[in-house]
Formats: sequence, structure tokens, C-alpha cells
Amino acid sequence: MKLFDGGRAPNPRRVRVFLAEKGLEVPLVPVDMGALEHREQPVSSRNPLQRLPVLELDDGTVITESVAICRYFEELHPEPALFGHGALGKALVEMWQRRMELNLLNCVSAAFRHVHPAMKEWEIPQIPEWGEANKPKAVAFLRLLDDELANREFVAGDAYSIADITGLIAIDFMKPARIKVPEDCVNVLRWHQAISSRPSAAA
Ligand SMILES: N[C@@H](CCC(=O)N[C@@H](CS)C(=O)NCC(=O)O)C(=O)O
Repeated sequence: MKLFDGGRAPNPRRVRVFLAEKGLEVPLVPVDMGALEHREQPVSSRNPLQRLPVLELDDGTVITESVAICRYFEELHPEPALFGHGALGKALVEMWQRRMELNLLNCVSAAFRHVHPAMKEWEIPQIPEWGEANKPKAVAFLRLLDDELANREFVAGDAYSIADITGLIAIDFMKPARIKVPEDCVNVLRWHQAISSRPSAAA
């Protein structure tokens, strides 16, 4: 098994943090995304979308999409459960994971990719107005999240889950995307500080 990894890019990091939380080590194949190596044969032959991360199993089967890769490891190593326990717990994690991805990570990603000059070759067409339009969407979602986190420790309940991992990755990606967490979002700031201090956050 090998994991084609993209270094500082958010989605590859999402899987590395997940693996660290599980205490799993998977051999990494570093891909230099700055040099556009993800468009070269080793990645594009495995993932025609030319996106990372990509997991290749020993029999050659390829799994792409960060959450699908994480799901695979969750099924193989159920504890600690990062996709929730029981019907309700799993549904709530799924709900929040999707909310964090669709309403936060995707907005932050659009803000970075459509505005940053270095992304011109990546995001075609690059539409800076669309990037700018996504910044207030991300902030509006953070305000909603702040209200939710007033009543619980983690995004999907009392236990850390993949929804927190997606949130960590999204908030850390806000710095290069030039979006700030509003100072009055004290619950978001408290939660982000707590999950950042977990050893897995260094992955
Ligand atoms: N939905 C995919 C997104 C993967 C993705 O967009 N990865 C980025 C790095 S964070 C990438 O490979 N970008 C290359 C490009 O846009 O050319 C996932 O969850 O894994």
C-alpha cells in the first residue's frame, strides 16, 4: 500500500491527520505539487482528475477522495472511531463532515485558488471575483459553527471526528486564503486551539 501525498496541500494533510489519529503509518510517495508533479504520469495514470491524495493498495486498486480513503481505514481499524458510533452518531458525523467540507473547506479553497496569483495554472479559468465572493460565505458559516460549539466540545458532538479534521484543515487554510476567524467567534477559536494542540495536527 502507498499513499501519494501532496505535502502542505489541504486534502493530503486531511488524510495524514486522520492516519495519525488512528496511529497508522502508511508509506508515503511525496509528490511535489509546486512543480506540478501531480499532472505527471504516476499520479494521472492512477487518478485522471490529477488530484491528491491517492491511495494505491497492494493489488493495484486505487482509492481517491480524502473521505473515501479515510473511510477505508476506518473500516479496517474501527477504533478510535472517527466516523462516529451507532446509527445516530454516524449520521451526525456524516452531516457535519459534509457541512464542514461544502460550506467551509470548499469556500476557503475557492478563495485561495481563484485569487492567489500562484494558482493561475491550477484554476482555469481563475475568477478572482468568485474567490472574493467565497470569503464572506466562509465567515458566515463560521458564525453558525460558533453558535453550535457553544454547547459542545467537538463539531459533531462530544467526540473528536473526521468533521473536526476537515474543520482544522479548512481553518488552517484560511491563512493563505487571507480570511480571518472573527475575534468574537470565541467558541471556534477555543475549538481550533484545542484540536491544533493534538499531536495529529502536526501531520
Ligand atoms: N475532493 C478531493 C479533492 C482533492 C484535491 O482537490 N486535492 C488538491 C490538493 S488539496 C489537488 O490535488 N489539486 C491539484 C489541482 O488542482 O491541480 C478530495 O477530497 O481528496
